Amino acid sequence: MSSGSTDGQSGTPTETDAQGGTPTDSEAETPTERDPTSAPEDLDTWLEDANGYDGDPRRFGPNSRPSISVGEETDDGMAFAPPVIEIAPGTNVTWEWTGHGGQQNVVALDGTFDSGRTNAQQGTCYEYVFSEPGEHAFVSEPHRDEGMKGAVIVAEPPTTGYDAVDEWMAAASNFDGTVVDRTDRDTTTVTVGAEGNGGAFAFDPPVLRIGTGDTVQWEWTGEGGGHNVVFENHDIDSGEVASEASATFEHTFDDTGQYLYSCLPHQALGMRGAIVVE
Ligand SMILES: [Cu+2]
Repeated sequence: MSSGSTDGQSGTPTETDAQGGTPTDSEAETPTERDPTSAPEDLDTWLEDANGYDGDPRRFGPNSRPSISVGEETDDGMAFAPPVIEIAPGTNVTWEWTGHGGQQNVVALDGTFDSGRTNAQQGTCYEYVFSEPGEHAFVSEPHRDEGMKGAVIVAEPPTTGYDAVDEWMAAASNFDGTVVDRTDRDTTTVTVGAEGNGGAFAFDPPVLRIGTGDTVQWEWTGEGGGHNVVFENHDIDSGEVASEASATFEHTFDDTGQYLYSCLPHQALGMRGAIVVE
C-alpha cells in the first residue's frame, strides 16, 4: 500500500485538502490565514479591473445551479466566467477549472470559501452553498494582481407581488422588481436586443402592466444576434429567430393574466420578459 498519497496534482480540492473544504468544513472552522482587511470595502470599485467583467452581474434564479469557469480562454486563462454572479440564498455554485491559465484556486477575501491549494487540472471542481445574503469578493490567488477576480452577490430576488412573474424573471439581470405601467395607452413597445444579461440579450422594459385589449409591439434593435419572442404559458410566438433591426412582432392581449415569455436562444442567459394584463 502506498502511504496515503494526497498530491494535489490529480485530486479535486475537496478531497485532498482539509483547508479547502466543503461548506460544512468552512462553517466548522475559522479560516486563520485570511486577513479580514483584504475584503474590499466597495465591491464595485474593487471589480473595476476584474478581467472579463462588463459591470453587469449575471443573475441566476432561485432554482438554478450556476457554474463559473476558472480560467476563461479568451483572457489567457486569467479570468473567471462569468466573473460576477447574483444568486438567491440557498444556491449551490460550482467553479470548474478549464485547465487554462496555469495554477488556479478560488478564495473568498472574507474567508467564506476557499478551494484550497492551487490546481491546473481541467475538470477540477469546487462548490459552495450560499445560505445567507451578502457579497463575497474572490480571487485566484496566483493571479490576484493580474485582475483575476470575481464576486458572488447573494440577495433575495426582486419582487413585484406577482408570484409567477417574480419566479420567471429572477434569472433576468435587467429586472429590478419594477413593473412599468403602460395601462394609459393602447399600444406599447418593447425593445428586443436591449443591453443586459451580458450583451444585447435583454427585453426592455422587461416587465409591463397593460390593460385588456392593449397591444404590445416588440421591436428588434438588430444587436445581439437572432432573437424571438416565445411565450411560456400561452400559445403566442413570433416564430423563427430574427436578427435584423427592422423585425417586429405584435400581439393584442384580450384576457387578464400574467404572461411570461423569453427569447429561446438566450433564455438561459436571462433574456426574459413578462406582461401583466389587468
Ligand atoms: Cu435573444
